[in-house]
Amino acid sequence: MTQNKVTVLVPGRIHPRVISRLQEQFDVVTVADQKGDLALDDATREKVRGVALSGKLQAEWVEKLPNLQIISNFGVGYDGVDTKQAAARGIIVTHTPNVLNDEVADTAIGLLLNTIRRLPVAEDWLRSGRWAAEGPFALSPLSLKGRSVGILGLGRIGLEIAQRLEPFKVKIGYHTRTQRSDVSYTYFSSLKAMAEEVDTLISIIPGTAETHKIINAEILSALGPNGVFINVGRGTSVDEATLEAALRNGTIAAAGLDVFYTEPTKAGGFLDLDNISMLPHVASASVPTRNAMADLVVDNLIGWFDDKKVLTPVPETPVKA
Ligand code: NAP
Ligand code: 8YV
Repeated sequence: MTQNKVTVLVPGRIHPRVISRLQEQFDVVTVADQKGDLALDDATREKVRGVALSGKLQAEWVEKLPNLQIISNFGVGYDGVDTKQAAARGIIVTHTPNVLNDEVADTAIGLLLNTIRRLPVAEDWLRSGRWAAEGPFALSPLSLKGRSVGILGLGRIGLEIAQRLEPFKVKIGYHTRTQRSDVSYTYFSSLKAMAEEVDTLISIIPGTAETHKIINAEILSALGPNGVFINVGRGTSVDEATLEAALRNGTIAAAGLDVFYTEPTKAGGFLDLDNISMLPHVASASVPTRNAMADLVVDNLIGWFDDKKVLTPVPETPVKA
């Protein structure tokens, strides 16, 4: 039986399909901003039993929701949720794995090609009339051909990226904390060892305390002057000032970023560089994939409030699927 009167809080923006589907079954309470104080009166705070979240949920807000049972996160990465705090309170946290693997992996390959072959800049050459006025676009200094690619994070999405890279005839290696027994790609037990060996580094790891700024001066130097760095994981994994310097002084050749340390960003430090390709965090951003993510956010909430079962809990959560 669906409990229509369960109150679900939506802090800040979320995919509209989440809101419309939630409204069919729950009392939906929204607050405009995820920053500052939680702008809810005491009676409403006490009613909230679920949160549907895209972005960050402040730990202080969770403290102010005494009857919260579940946080349903829009996105596979749940770095906006304090899972230790949630687990200590017995609050379930769910996320949206797998439904976005193909989209994100496809985008990673697109960003890799855009970065190496400068295709967005070439398109702009045509659109701005410069092809007709000035002649052919400059040859790209870099090529994907013959490259050796190291994937940082060979999880659900990393594996899809690796499989997409196979027809490109590049060498493929990876670094994770635990070696996988089901793949034949070259395993590197440290990021540094991988960066020394490869010339192309693709990051698809979660944003955690352990991965904070692990793409640093040492790693970029190890990648070297022919090096290409692609990030579709989390911007917090990168020391952006160091990356900017590395792109300016030729420590590495080029970078492609879908994610940034702070989002949204104007990416000011990178804007004048011609050896970077940037996207505004769109790796999963197609209508079908975002709809599937939205459905999973809502279905986890329905599952919990109907049957005390969730479809896709995060590993740190106190219940299993
Ligand atoms: P996943 O299946 O959990 O894979 C994560 C991978 O990272 C695993 O191979 C894991 O292996 C590795 N890893 C974790 N911590 C590590 C560390 N400290 N050092 C080295 N490797 C580490 O997750 P997923 O579904 O593939 O998603 C990965 C991440 O991509 C998400 O968390 C999210 O932040 C990001 N993402 C971004 C977008 C976008 O729009 N740009 C879209 C989707 C996802 P070990 O545990 O063995 O280390
Ligand atoms: C989403 C993502 O863009 O799933 C993730 O971890 O980064 C993306 O798919 C994001 O979560 C939506 O805010």
